[in-house]
Amino acid sequence: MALVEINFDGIIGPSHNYAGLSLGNLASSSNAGAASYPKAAALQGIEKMRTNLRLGLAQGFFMPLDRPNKNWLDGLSVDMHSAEPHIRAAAFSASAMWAANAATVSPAPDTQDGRCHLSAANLMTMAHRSHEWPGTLAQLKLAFADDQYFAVHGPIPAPFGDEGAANFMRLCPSHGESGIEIFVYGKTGGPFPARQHFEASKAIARAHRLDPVKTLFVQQSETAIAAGAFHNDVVAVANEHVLFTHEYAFEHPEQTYADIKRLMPDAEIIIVPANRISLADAIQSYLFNAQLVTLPEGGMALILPSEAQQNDRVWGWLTEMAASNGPIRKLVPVDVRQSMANGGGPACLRLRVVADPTTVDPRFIADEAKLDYLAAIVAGHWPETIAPNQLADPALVQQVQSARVALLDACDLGTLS
Ligand code: SUG
Repeated sequence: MALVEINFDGIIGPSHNYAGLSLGNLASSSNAGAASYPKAAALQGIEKMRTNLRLGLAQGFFMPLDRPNKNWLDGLSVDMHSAEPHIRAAAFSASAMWAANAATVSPAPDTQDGRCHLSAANLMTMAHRSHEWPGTLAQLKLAFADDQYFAVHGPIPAPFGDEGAANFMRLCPSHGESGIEIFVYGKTGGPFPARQHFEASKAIARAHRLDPVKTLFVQQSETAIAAGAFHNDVVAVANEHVLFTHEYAFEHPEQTYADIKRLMPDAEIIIVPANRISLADAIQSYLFNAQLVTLPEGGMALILPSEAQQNDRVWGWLTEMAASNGPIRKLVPVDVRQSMANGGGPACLRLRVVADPTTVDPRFIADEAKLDYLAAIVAGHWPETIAPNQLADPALVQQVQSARVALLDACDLGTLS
């Protein structure tokens, strides 16, 4: 069985808008109230998937969730018309697009029962994200239905916040071999919430039947959270034997690096010093929110947001690194500006699953032809633009719902509606 890394991107939903819902996410706060462009956003996401495919990488996708979320509004005894603006915006958010937050994934070689385990994240810290998990779980159960190869778990109970793979890293000699799993939790973030809780991380490691000896729990730096790194994947990314990290990503960096080296002496840790790239530059440019991928021809590439290329200090450092004969040789900027304006870069938009693609429901696997028709549905149905004061407009709600149904039908996924 050929285990490969498959990146599942969240298709950017037709309700994509800027409502300033995420305290501690600087882009979300600073773009609150701006007009969004859902059609352009979704097409940018599809082009990113195409870039990955053309690099020779396996690609999958998840559907947008049903928004506004009527079940959630029913639970609050309101509807879109009567809800207060912040509840209305939370019900309408397209935030499930950031598939890195959908689940934590432990590939089969790391687990005691030899199956790939996936745990849907409860995302309970942010109201607009706390109601994603039922829709996400339904989709995971469909995509990874074969219980010979997969075990899909429901979310960790409250009050333990879990944000999925955004606070999780895996290091391994190659994807198909057993590796070490690193859970990054926050204790405090100064003025901002620490979204990933230690108890949630420990519970997931138990549910996934990981070897405790090869599992690390690492504290995210308070300074990083306070500077706007609301998820660890804004300041660090790992792939196979490489960890690419900002100097200030972890609360106890020396201990973290020593533990990694003890468990995996061949690990390469590339530390970006704060005197070359400040936390502020890292968070503005999102250079760490890159997809660090192994190319079929060998070597690794960083699929970065184009914002990283526009920041001279960041781009200068990256081009030096890529020329230095280290493991990361190629830099691939992609335009995901619509998602970036809500604090979601290339890595936020994807969930990594190491599996044999033939064991996954083929309706969730991408090829160029499928991306073409996804793009055609988006072009034909997604709203051009949404201003936050439009969210209660029944015509917009109708358009958003029917756009999603058109996509589900085209993908033979009507059962998700
Ligand atoms: O949870 N933004 C998302 C961004 C998620 C990024 N994901 C990763 N780092 N993996 C969040 O903060 C903003 C929505 C708004 O303000 O309208 C938002 O939810």
